Amino acid sequence: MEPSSAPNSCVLTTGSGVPTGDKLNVLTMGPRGPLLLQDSVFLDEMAHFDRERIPERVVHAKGAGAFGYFEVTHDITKYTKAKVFESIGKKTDIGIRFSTVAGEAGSADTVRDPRGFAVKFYTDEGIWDLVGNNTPIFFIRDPILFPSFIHSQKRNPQTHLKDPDMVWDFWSLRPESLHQVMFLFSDRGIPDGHRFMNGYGSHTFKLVNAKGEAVYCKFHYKTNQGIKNLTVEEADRLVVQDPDYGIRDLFQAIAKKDFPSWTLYIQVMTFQQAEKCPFNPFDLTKVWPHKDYPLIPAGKLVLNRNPNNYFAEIEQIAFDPSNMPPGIEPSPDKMLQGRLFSYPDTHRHRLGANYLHLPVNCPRRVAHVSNYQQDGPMCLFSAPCNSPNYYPNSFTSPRDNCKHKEKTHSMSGDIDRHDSSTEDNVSQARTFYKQTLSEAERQRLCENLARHLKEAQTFIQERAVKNFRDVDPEFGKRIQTLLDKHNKADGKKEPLHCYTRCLS
Ligand code: HDE
Repeated sequence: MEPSSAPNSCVLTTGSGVPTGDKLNVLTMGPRGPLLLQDSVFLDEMAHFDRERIPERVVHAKGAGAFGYFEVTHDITKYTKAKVFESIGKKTDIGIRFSTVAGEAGSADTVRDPRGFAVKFYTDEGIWDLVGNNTPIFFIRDPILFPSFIHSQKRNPQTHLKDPDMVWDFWSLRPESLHQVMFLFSDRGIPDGHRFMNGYGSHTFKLVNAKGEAVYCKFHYKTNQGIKNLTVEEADRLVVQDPDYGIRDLFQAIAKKDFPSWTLYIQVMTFQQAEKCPFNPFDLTKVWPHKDYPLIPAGKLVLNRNPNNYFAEIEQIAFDPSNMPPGIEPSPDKMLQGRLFSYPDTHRHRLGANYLHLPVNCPRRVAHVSNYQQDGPMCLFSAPCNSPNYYPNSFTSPRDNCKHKEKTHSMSGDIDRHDSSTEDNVSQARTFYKQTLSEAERQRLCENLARHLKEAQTFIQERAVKNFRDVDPEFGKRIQTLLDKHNKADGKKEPLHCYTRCLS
């Protein structure tokens, strides 16, 4: 029985349900103490309090979340058999968590950072987690770089300070980050809360229809509130005056029944198109041009319920890109493949082996989770004892069914650590600079970049500017001019760290 549904829930109890006679005074020998070890009311309270914090997410620690539904508005069953897209009008419960990336759980919401846009669909065939960002691209294309990339963006292990040398050293050594860095330092780098930004599945996925035919696909959520960003000045002011701006804005909007919504679109690429594609369609630093791969509407997301308890429902929500129901499969995208391992692994560490038993994570639309897993800490469900706990067996018990098998996919190639650093790093970044941005946006991009880059040492500034020049000579020149002004005013940059420069 849940504590809240206890027959006499207004009587204060210990965690084990024993009624409490006095919750205001500890049990002591005499009025001045000492305390007695037999004060189980105090021990129960204190021991639980001591364990109130769980490890925060290693990235995306600060976030806001809400619940609602996904509704199919257009038929895409010719591409996928996923039940969530089964018929127009079908609704599926969803949970969403928006987040910043690099800051800790108590950090400010209005910083320049990508925003997480993670959606959990409680589908009839299990959980589908589309764990995306508010940007269609990412900084790197090989997952082995991710821990180092994140180290460079978080605190220096000695000074415990964010270190611009580390940030720009990494970015400038890995020019595949250019496209995402430019997006980040553009106006869209500081969205106005979480309601006024788009979301992207970002990776290339595979969709499989009922006939077993497959296409590659990308997912986009377009905000129906319109895009709104904060100016640098407004964002800085809010860091001080309302560091929880994003959480507050989302919570208040939903509480006032001003339900935010997004339209879900897909882009589709056939296997034949993928073979002829002039760029690697599985490279997460690239977008698929909309003129070649138009947006196809599929449905809408609506958020209409705030969490009842932030910790239970948002802190403990666990997204996992490997949660894909039949009809949605991974593509060869190396970054996606790397994430398929990392997320369930971090959940087992952060929440425990049975994190899928938590109400917010369990596949509530599936009548029975039937498998042969058992036990472990905090196990809430047990396999029925009238059926075996091993497979195969000769008795009545859950069986696999080949109709749910993944699509066969033939591949060939050399097993090697293939170097992807030299793939085209600049063409799409150039299009973004020259064609997507207006002149005013270009100027703000350069100013934002120079204002941040000026904090790094000169040799790192030079390497970064060279990369911006490779995107477009005028772009590099504009940033250099702004940097020269800053460098002249601020003088030589002393590093925060004590690393010795490698000159080879
Ligand atoms: Fe994540 N990422 N990530 N990431 N990510 C996590 O999982 C990781 C990447 C994203 O609200 C962690 O539960 C690797 C891309 C979101 O709970 C961790 C790689 C995209 C969230 C992790 C990436 C994302 C996370 C930390 C490269 C957008 C927050 C806590 C191979 C497409 C989800 C956790 C939430 C969280 C690993 C890259 C989005 C450590 C290894 C690309 C929205 O597992």
